[in-house]
Amino acid sequence: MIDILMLSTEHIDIYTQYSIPIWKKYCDKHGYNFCHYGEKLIPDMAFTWSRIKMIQDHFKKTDAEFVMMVDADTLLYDNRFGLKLEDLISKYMNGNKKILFQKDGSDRFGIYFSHNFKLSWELRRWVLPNAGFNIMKNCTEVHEFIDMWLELGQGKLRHLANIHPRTQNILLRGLMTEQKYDNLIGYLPSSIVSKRNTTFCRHLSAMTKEQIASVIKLEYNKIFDQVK
Ligand SMILES: [Mn+2]
Repeated sequence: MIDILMLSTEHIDIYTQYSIPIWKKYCDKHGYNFCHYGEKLIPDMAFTWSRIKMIQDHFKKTDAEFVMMVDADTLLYDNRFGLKLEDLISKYMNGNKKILFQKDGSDRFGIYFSHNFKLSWELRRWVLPNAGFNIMKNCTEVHEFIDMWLELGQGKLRHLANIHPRTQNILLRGLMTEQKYDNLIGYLPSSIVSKRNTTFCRHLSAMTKEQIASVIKLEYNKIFDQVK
Protein backbone atom coordinates (compact mmCIF):
# COMPACT_ATOMS: atom_id res chain seq x y z
CA MET A 1 0.00 0.00 0.00
CA ILE A 2 1.19 3.51 -0.83
CA ASP A 3 -0.13 6.78 0.62
CA ILE A 4 0.28 10.00 -1.35
CA LEU A 5 0.20 13.14 0.81
CA MET A 6 -0.46 16.69 -0.22
CA LEU A 7 -0.74 19.77 1.96
CA SER A 8 -2.53 22.84 0.67
CA THR A 9 -4.80 25.52 2.02
CA GLU A 10 -7.55 27.49 0.31
CA HIS A 11 -5.26 30.31 -0.77
CA ILE A 12 -3.98 28.19 -3.67
CA ASP A 13 -7.36 26.79 -4.75
CA ILE A 14 -6.78 28.49 -8.09
CA TYR A 15 -4.44 25.64 -9.04
CA THR A 16 -5.26 22.84 -6.61
CA GLN A 17 -8.67 22.67 -8.31
CA TYR A 18 -6.66 21.00 -11.09
CA SER A 19 -3.74 19.33 -9.31
CA ILE A 20 -5.79 17.56 -6.63
CA PRO A 21 -8.15 15.80 -9.07
CA ILE A 22 -5.15 14.72 -11.18
CA TRP A 23 -3.46 13.08 -8.19
CA LYS A 24 -6.73 11.58 -6.98
CA LYS A 25 -7.36 10.03 -10.35
CA TYR A 26 -3.83 8.64 -10.44
CA CYS A 27 -4.35 7.12 -6.98
CA ASP A 28 -7.69 5.58 -7.95
CA LYS A 29 -6.15 4.03 -11.03
CA HIS A 30 -3.32 2.36 -9.12
CA GLY A 31 -4.99 1.67 -5.77
CA TYR A 32 -3.01 4.21 -3.72
CA ASN A 33 -4.50 6.35 -0.94
CA PHE A 34 -4.66 10.06 -1.61
CA CYS A 35 -4.42 11.92 1.71
CA HIS A 36 -5.03 15.63 1.55
CA TYR A 37 -4.20 17.88 4.50
CA GLY A 38 -5.62 21.39 4.51
CA GLU A 39 -4.14 23.22 7.47
CA LYS A 40 -0.99 24.90 8.59
CA LEU A 41 0.35 22.59 11.29
CA ILE A 42 3.13 24.69 12.85
CA PRO A 43 1.87 28.18 13.66
CA ASP A 44 5.21 29.89 14.25
CA MET A 45 7.18 28.59 11.26
CA ALA A 46 7.02 29.22 7.50
CA PHE A 47 4.20 27.24 5.88
CA THR A 48 6.56 24.84 4.11
CA TRP A 49 7.54 23.34 7.49
CA SER A 50 3.99 22.10 7.94
CA ARG A 51 4.71 19.57 5.18
CA ILE A 52 7.38 17.94 7.31
CA LYS A 53 5.05 17.92 10.30
CA MET A 54 2.35 16.38 8.12
CA ILE A 55 4.71 13.56 7.18
CA GLN A 56 5.64 13.01 10.82
CA ASP A 57 1.99 12.92 11.91
CA HIS A 58 1.03 10.67 9.02
CA PHE A 59 3.68 8.07 9.79
CA LYS A 60 2.15 7.70 13.26
CA LYS A 61 -1.18 6.58 11.86
CA THR A 62 -0.52 4.64 8.68
CA ASP A 63 0.66 1.14 7.99
CA ALA A 64 1.32 1.85 4.31
CA GLU A 65 4.60 0.42 3.09
CA PHE A 66 5.54 3.70 1.39
CA VAL A 67 4.52 7.30 1.87
CA MET A 68 4.98 9.83 -0.87
CA MET A 69 4.69 13.58 -0.49
CA VAL A 70 3.92 15.82 -3.42
CA ASP A 71 3.69 19.59 -3.56
CA ALA A 72 0.41 21.09 -4.71
CA ASP A 73 2.16 22.71 -7.70
CA THR A 74 2.79 19.37 -9.42
CA LEU A 75 1.09 17.75 -12.38
CA LEU A 76 1.20 14.30 -13.91
CA TYR A 77 1.37 13.85 -17.65
CA ASP A 78 -1.59 12.20 -19.26
CA ASN A 79 0.55 9.91 -21.44
CA ARG A 80 2.50 8.48 -18.45
CA PHE A 81 -0.50 7.87 -16.19
CA GLY A 82 0.14 4.15 -16.36
CA LEU A 83 3.55 4.42 -14.68
CA LYS A 84 3.44 2.68 -11.31
CA LEU A 85 5.26 4.00 -8.25
CA GLU A 86 6.20 0.43 -7.36
CA ASP A 87 8.28 0.31 -10.53
CA LEU A 88 10.07 3.56 -9.69
CA ILE A 89 10.71 2.32 -6.16
CA SER A 90 12.12 -1.02 -7.21
CA LYS A 91 14.29 0.60 -9.84
CA TYR A 92 15.67 3.56 -7.86
CA MET A 93 15.35 2.75 -4.16
CA ASN A 94 18.22 0.31 -4.07
CA GLY A 95 20.96 -0.60 -1.59
CA ASN A 96 20.43 1.21 1.71
CA LYS A 97 18.25 3.91 0.18
CA LYS A 98 14.98 4.52 1.98
CA ILE A 99 14.05 7.98 0.62
CA LEU A 100 13.94 9.16 -2.97
CA PHE A 101 13.90 12.89 -3.63
CA GLN A 102 13.34 14.87 -6.76
CA LYS A 103 16.63 16.35 -7.94
CA ASP A 104 16.65 20.13 -7.77
CA GLY A 105 17.79 20.42 -11.36
CA SER A 106 16.97 19.29 -14.85
CA ASP A 107 18.50 17.93 -18.03
CA ARG A 108 19.35 20.21 -20.90
CA PHE A 109 20.80 18.70 -24.07
CA GLY A 110 21.23 15.47 -22.13
CA ILE A 111 23.34 17.11 -19.43
CA TYR A 112 22.19 17.60 -15.85
CA PHE A 113 22.11 21.17 -14.52
CA SER A 114 21.56 22.18 -10.91
CA HIS A 115 18.82 24.78 -10.43
CA ASN A 116 20.84 26.34 -7.65
CA PHE A 117 24.42 26.80 -8.84
CA LYS A 118 25.38 28.95 -5.89
CA LEU A 119 24.25 26.42 -3.29
CA SER A 120 25.66 23.52 -5.33
CA TRP A 121 29.05 25.22 -5.41
CA GLU A 122 28.97 26.12 -1.75
CA LEU A 123 28.12 22.59 -0.68
CA ARG A 124 30.17 20.89 -3.40
CA ARG A 125 27.14 18.87 -4.42
CA TRP A 126 26.01 19.04 -8.02
CA VAL A 127 22.83 17.14 -7.20
CA LEU A 128 20.68 18.73 -4.51
CA PRO A 129 17.35 17.37 -3.28
CA ASN A 130 14.10 19.19 -3.92
CA ALA A 131 12.14 18.84 -0.68
CA GLY A 132 8.78 19.19 -2.45
CA PHE A 133 8.60 15.70 -3.90
CA ASN A 134 9.72 12.49 -2.26
CA ILE A 135 8.96 8.81 -1.76
CA MET A 136 9.75 7.34 1.65
CA LYS A 137 9.74 3.84 3.06
CA ASN A 138 7.65 3.55 6.22
CA CYS A 139 10.44 2.32 8.52
CA THR A 140 12.26 3.33 11.71
CA GLU A 141 15.21 4.95 9.92
CA VAL A 142 12.92 7.23 7.93
CA HIS A 143 10.83 8.12 10.99
CA GLU A 144 14.05 9.13 12.73
CA PHE A 145 15.10 11.12 9.67
CA ILE A 146 11.85 13.10 9.67
CA ASP A 147 11.94 13.60 13.45
CA MET A 148 15.50 14.93 13.20
CA TRP A 149 14.58 17.22 10.29
CA LEU A 150 11.94 18.92 12.44
CA GLU A 151 14.04 18.84 15.58
CA LEU A 152 16.94 20.63 13.84
CA GLY A 153 14.59 23.14 12.22
CA GLN A 154 12.96 23.97 15.53
CA GLY A 155 16.12 23.73 17.60
CA LYS A 156 19.82 23.84 16.76
CA LEU A 157 19.35 25.20 13.19
CA ARG A 158 16.35 27.38 13.89
CA HIS A 159 18.22 30.44 12.60
CA LEU A 160 18.27 28.82 9.13
CA ALA A 161 14.78 27.34 9.14
CA ASN A 162 13.03 30.38 7.75
CA ILE A 163 15.75 31.43 5.33
CA HIS A 164 15.17 30.35 1.73
CA PRO A 165 15.23 27.44 0.81
CA ARG A 166 14.00 26.71 4.36
CA THR A 167 13.32 22.97 4.75
CA GLN A 168 15.92 22.22 2.08
CA ASN A 169 18.42 24.32 4.00
CA ILE A 170 18.07 22.15 7.09
CA LEU A 171 18.09 19.01 4.99
CA LEU A 172 21.39 19.98 3.37
CA ARG A 173 23.16 21.66 6.27
CA GLY A 174 21.82 19.47 9.04
CA LEU A 175 20.77 15.98 7.99
CA MET A 176 22.91 15.41 4.92
CA THR A 177 26.13 16.32 6.70
CA GLU A 178 25.60 13.17 8.77
CA GLN A 179 26.56 9.98 6.99
CA LYS A 180 23.79 7.85 8.48
CA TYR A 181 21.09 10.18 7.17
CA ASP A 182 22.82 10.95 3.88
CA ASN A 183 23.07 7.22 3.16
CA LEU A 184 19.30 6.88 3.19
CA ILE A 185 18.86 9.34 0.32
CA GLY A 186 18.54 8.49 -3.34
CA TYR A 187 17.17 10.41 -6.31
CA LEU A 188 14.68 9.99 -9.07
CA PRO A 189 16.05 10.94 -12.47
CA SER A 190 15.06 14.42 -13.62
CA SER A 191 13.46 12.80 -16.65
CA ILE A 192 10.86 11.39 -14.20
CA VAL A 193 10.28 14.47 -12.06
CA SER A 194 11.56 17.99 -12.50
CA LYS A 195 10.67 21.57 -13.26
CA ARG A 196 11.38 21.15 -16.97
CA ASN A 197 12.23 18.53 -19.58
CA THR A 198 10.51 15.77 -17.71
CA THR A 199 8.01 13.08 -18.69
CA PHE A 200 6.09 11.76 -15.66
CA CYS A 201 5.66 14.53 -13.10
CA ARG A 202 6.30 18.22 -13.54
CA HIS A 203 6.95 20.26 -10.42
CA LEU A 204 6.38 23.89 -11.23
CA SER A 205 7.95 26.66 -9.22
CA ALA A 206 8.98 30.29 -9.46
CA MET A 207 5.73 31.11 -11.26
CA THR A 208 2.67 33.10 -10.28
CA LYS A 209 -0.41 31.23 -9.03
CA GLU A 210 -2.19 32.10 -12.26
CA GLN A 211 0.64 30.73 -14.40
CA ILE A 212 0.75 27.53 -12.35
CA ALA A 213 -3.02 27.15 -12.73
CA SER A 214 -2.93 27.54 -16.49
CA VAL A 215 -0.11 25.02 -16.96
CA ILE A 216 -1.77 22.39 -14.76
CA LYS A 217 -5.15 23.00 -16.40
CA LEU A 218 -3.76 22.01 -19.81
CA GLU A 219 -2.85 18.55 -18.55
CA TYR A 220 -6.01 18.33 -16.44
CA ASN A 221 -8.09 18.82 -19.58
CA LYS A 222 -6.30 16.01 -21.41
CA ILE A 223 -6.63 13.63 -18.47
CA PHE A 224 -10.31 14.28 -17.84
CA ASP A 225 -11.39 14.46 -21.50
CA GLN A 226 -10.54 10.81 -21.93
CA VAL A 227 -13.30 9.76 -19.55
CA LYS A 228 -16.06 11.23 -21.68
MN1 LIG B 1 6.57 23.31 -5.05
